[in-house]
Amino acid sequence: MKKYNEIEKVVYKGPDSKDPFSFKYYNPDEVILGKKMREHLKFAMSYWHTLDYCGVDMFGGPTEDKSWGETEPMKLYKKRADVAFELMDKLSIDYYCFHDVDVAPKGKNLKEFFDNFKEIVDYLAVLQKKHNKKLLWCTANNFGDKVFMAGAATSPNADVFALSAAKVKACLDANIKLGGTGYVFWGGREGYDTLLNTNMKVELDNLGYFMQMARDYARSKGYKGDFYIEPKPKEPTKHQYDFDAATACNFLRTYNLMDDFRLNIEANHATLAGHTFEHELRTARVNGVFGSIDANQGDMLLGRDTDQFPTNVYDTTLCMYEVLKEGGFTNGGLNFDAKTRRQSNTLEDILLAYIAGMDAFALGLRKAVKMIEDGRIDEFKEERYRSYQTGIGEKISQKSTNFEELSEYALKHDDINVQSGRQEYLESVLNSILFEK
Ligand code: XUL
Ligand code: CO
Repeated sequence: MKKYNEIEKVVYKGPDSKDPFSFKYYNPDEVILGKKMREHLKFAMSYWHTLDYCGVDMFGGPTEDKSWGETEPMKLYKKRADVAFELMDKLSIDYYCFHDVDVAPKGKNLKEFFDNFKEIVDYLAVLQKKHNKKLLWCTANNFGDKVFMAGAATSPNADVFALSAAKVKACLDANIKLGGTGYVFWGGREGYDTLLNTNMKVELDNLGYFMQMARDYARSKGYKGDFYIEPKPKEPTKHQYDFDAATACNFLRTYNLMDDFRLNIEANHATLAGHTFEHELRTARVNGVFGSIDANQGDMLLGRDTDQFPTNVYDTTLCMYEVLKEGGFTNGGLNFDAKTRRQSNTLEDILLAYIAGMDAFALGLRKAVKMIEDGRIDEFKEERYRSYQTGIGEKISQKSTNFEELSEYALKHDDINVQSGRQEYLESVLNSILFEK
């Protein structure tokens, strides 16, 4: 197998290619339904998993060295930025995402961190221009440092609330400078472990107020992009406040944030919440807050957030079906919030993992297009609800009936035949689309 340095650029060679460093399904400039694949998929590289994560787990230290021989902190972080853009070039990835602490060294105090962060953001701006790349979204890591042990905007300590605001402000400034189109609020430690020490009402109100202030600040500086909540049910806290898409929608409505916020749906978070990925996407869509996607997959037998590269084509197909039905991404995209397994510890593995994930989504896109063109699934659904198009059903659709009329109607029509849901048939249709020659 080739070495990382021997690989200039991963190119599309088609499904029959045996070259591990080629795309089998992702052909960035191929036009599908009037749009290039790169525009349909809007792939983004996650900085934290790709450049910072070194294979540490609960039982052992790093299995990878991502220092590139650098020891001086600023030099190391600039080197990481160089490698990030080199990787994006090699993989034809147009976007990237980061947390503040992923890209800049912490320094001795907050002031030093902000200075470092600003310097690196300027450097990222230069690299973006040079490599023709864009920022999909950024966010503040307000969960890693020990001061965030009881939360950030939901901390019982007001100084932590202020610190969190300062960090989000710096990230919003960076986002504006870099032309990012999204700002993500993943819950981090915004949740709780026991009600014995928690005032839930104060914490939720503070969180709502925090997000309102973030929105008002960014808008006052001309930010036009989206804000996202990224639901997750548990981990690190036992009860995360953004449990799932429906819980996040309720929060956004309660705190009047629906106009500016959308959801960033992560596949592994969906399954942790006991939902399918497509359920969470559909819930976001029906509430008008579909925004962006963290593309990964979990392991159903492990039951924690394993952030694996997505390779399950059923999932990617049903995801891209939702994306196509939504009319595609606007400000959002597909961010690989995914890391190579601890034993996949070489730079080549990073390329291979991204290729696997990108191909799985590219194949998912192709199959979702087939699902729609084939029409059997959409037609079945259309037919299933046909009773709402005439007679009493039409009145229900138009919201022009009442309980008296419905009761009278039901008395005259109590010989009801509910049609079959045909689940097994539809699953076999999906299989025939996925595995056709
Ligand atoms: C954590 C997670 C985060 C967010 C960004 O589970 O998904 O990486 O995507 O903070
Ligand atoms: Co995520």
